[in-house]
Amino acid sequence: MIIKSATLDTVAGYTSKPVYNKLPEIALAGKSNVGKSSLINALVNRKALARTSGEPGKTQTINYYLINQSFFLVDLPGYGYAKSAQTEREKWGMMIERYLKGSAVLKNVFLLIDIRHEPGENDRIMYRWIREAGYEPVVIATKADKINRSQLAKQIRVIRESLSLPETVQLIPFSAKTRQGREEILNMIEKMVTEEKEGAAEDE
Ligand SMILES: Nc1nc2c(ncn2[C@@H]2O[C@H](COP(=O)(O)OP(=O)(O)OP(=O)(O)O)[C@@H](O)[C@H]2O)c(=O)[nH]1
Ligand SMILES: [Mg+2]
Repeated sequence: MIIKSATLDTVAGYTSKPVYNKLPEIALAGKSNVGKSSLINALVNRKALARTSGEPGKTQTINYYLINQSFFLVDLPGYGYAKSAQTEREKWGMMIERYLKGSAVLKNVFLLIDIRHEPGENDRIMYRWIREAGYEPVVIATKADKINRSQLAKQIRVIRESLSLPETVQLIPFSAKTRQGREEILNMIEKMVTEEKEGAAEDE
């Protein structure tokens, strides 16, 4: 897939009205600082379309990026930000659950996990919520440039075991720095967003 255009279309906060898009959506979920915004920038070949930061908790809204006028990449707020208060965490949970269950055009979710670390309790909860909302996420192991080749297989195993991923769940190592995995992810997105169109054509 060739990215021809990418713009920030809608920003939804905790108190915003629900967003009802007609075009398909692909969401990115994951802990704060795992690299969600960096993944979006790498996919669309832009340095700073999605704001990234060394400071965790940068994205606390649901940001909808319109790609090629044909689908949305949805940057979900990160979790596990240690400093955030209980009330903030509750707001976050409600926002995510409402989004996962409420979007009628969500095609699938990428769950991002830092390739260096064993998934934590929050990652397991996120994975469960995605499954409960009826999706089989694709797991993206981010920051793959930070480990060497010999560690790769082991870290993938750790992530699979810790989340109890069935074999059908795909796991893709990715690096925003080297762009490893970028083409594979773009191909998946293309499939996810076009599947429905094929189905719809059959109905006509
Ligand atoms: N080396 C390396 N650094 C990365 C990679 N992806 C992201 N980073 C760095 O990790 C930090 C956090 O990245 P973000 O993309 O802002 O993370 P996020 O998941 O959007 O974080 P929140 O918005 O807080 O939820 C930034 O300093 C990035 O430069 C990667 O593939 N390799
Ligand atoms: Mg972000």
